[in-house]
Amino acid sequence: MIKRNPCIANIKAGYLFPEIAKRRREYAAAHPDAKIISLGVGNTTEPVLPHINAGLVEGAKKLGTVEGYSGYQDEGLILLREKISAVFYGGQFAADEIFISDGAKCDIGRLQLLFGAGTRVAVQDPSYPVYVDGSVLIGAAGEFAGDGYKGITYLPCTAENDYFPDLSMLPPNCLIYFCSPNNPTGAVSTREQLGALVKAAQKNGSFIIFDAAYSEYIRDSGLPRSIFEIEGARTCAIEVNSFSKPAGFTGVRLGWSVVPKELKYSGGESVNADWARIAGTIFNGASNIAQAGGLAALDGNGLKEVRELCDFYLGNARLIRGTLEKLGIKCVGGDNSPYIWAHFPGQDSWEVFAKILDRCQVVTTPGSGFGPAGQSFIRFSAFGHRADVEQACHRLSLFE
Ligand code: PL4
Repeated sequence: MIKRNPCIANIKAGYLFPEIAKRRREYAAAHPDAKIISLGVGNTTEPVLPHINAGLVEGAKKLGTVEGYSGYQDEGLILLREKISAVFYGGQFAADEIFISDGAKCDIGRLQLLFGAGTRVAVQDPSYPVYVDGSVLIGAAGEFAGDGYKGITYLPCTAENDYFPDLSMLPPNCLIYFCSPNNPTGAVSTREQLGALVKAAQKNGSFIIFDAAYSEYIRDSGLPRSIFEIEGARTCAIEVNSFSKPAGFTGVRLGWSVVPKELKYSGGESVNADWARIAGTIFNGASNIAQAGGLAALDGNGLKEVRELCDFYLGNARLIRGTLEKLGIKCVGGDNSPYIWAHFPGQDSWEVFAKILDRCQVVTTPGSGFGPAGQSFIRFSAFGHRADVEQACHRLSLFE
C-alpha cells in the first residue's frame, strides 16, 4: 500500500473557515428561527458592477464565435499582464514578470514549490492561515507543538508594536509571508516599515512573499499599496494579488503574481524562470472569461467601479467599527481595509465567538484561528449587504 504524505499528519485538524461554517450550521440546527448574519468569512456579497460584468459577458460571447474563440492561455493574456503592470506598478514590470492565476490563495500554495521541504518560514502572528498550513503541507514547518509549529517563526503583531513585527526575530535565509493591508488585523504598514522589512530580508538572505490582496482598500494616499514601491524589493520579493476583493471575483477566480527577473536564489538561479517552469507544468491558466472581466476592471470605467465597490465595503466597516467603539471595545482596521480587529481582553476568542453568535446571531471569526497572538481578539468582516450589516450593528449595540 502507498503511504500517506507524513506532512498531512502534521496539519491541524480543521481549516479555520470550514470550522466556522460547521459551528454556524450547528447553531442554526439548534435554533431554526434564528436569522443569522455573517460578518465572518471575507466573502464578497455585492453583484459585479455593470461595466466589469459586461466584460465577463463579452468574454463568454466571444467563445461562441469562430473569430473570438480561444483555448488554453497558459500564462495569461499578454494584454492583461501589460495592463496589470501599467495600472498597479507604473509599468515597471515586463509582461513575463507577471503571471496570471486563478487567485491569490492558489498561488500562495503553489509558490511553496519553489522552495520545498525544510525551508525556514516566518509569518506575521496573527496571519491568513494559508501561509502556515501551506508551509506545513510542503514539510517546511515541522510538527505542531503547543501554540504553533516548531519550524515556523511567529512574529507577534500586537497593539504594543503597532501591528508591525520585531524584525530582529527573523531567522536567516527564510521565507517571510507578509500581508498589508493585513488580514486579520486590518493594519497597513507604512513606507518606512516596509523599507525596514526589505532591508532585513536583503541582510539575512530571505525572500518576502507579499500578499497585497486588499491593496485597493487603501484610502490614505501616503500608505504603500505594493512592496514594489519600496527600493530594493525587486531582489527579494514576490507579490501576490487578486481581483477577488476589488472586483467581487471571489467566485469568478482571477489573480496574479509578480516575480521579478532580478530575484535570484543563493546559487544565482532565476526564480522567475523556475516559476514559469512550475506554472507551465502544473497550472493550465486562468479562465479566459475571467481574464476578459479582468481587462474590463482595469480600464477607466472598470477602475471607477473597483473604487465604488471598495468604498461600499469600507462604509460597512465604518458602521461596524463605530458600533463596537461605542461599546468601549478597542478596535483597529476598517479604515484602509475591510477587516476590524476587536479586542476582548482576558477572554477566549472561541468563547467570545460563541457568545456573539448566541446573543446577536452574528457570525464572526475568532482571532486565535489566525495564530497565537490572535487570542482574545475577534475579526469582523465588512463584506455584507448594507441592510444586514445595519441589522448586525443594531444587535451588536445591545451586546454586553
Ligand atoms: C475563505 C490575505 C478570506 N475560502 O480569492 P483569492 O484566492 O484571490 O484570495 C484569497 C485570499 C488571499 N490573501 C488573503 C486573504 O485574506 C484571502 C481571502 N481570505 C478571509 O476571510 O480571510 C476568505 C477566506 C476562503 C479562503 O480560504 O481563502
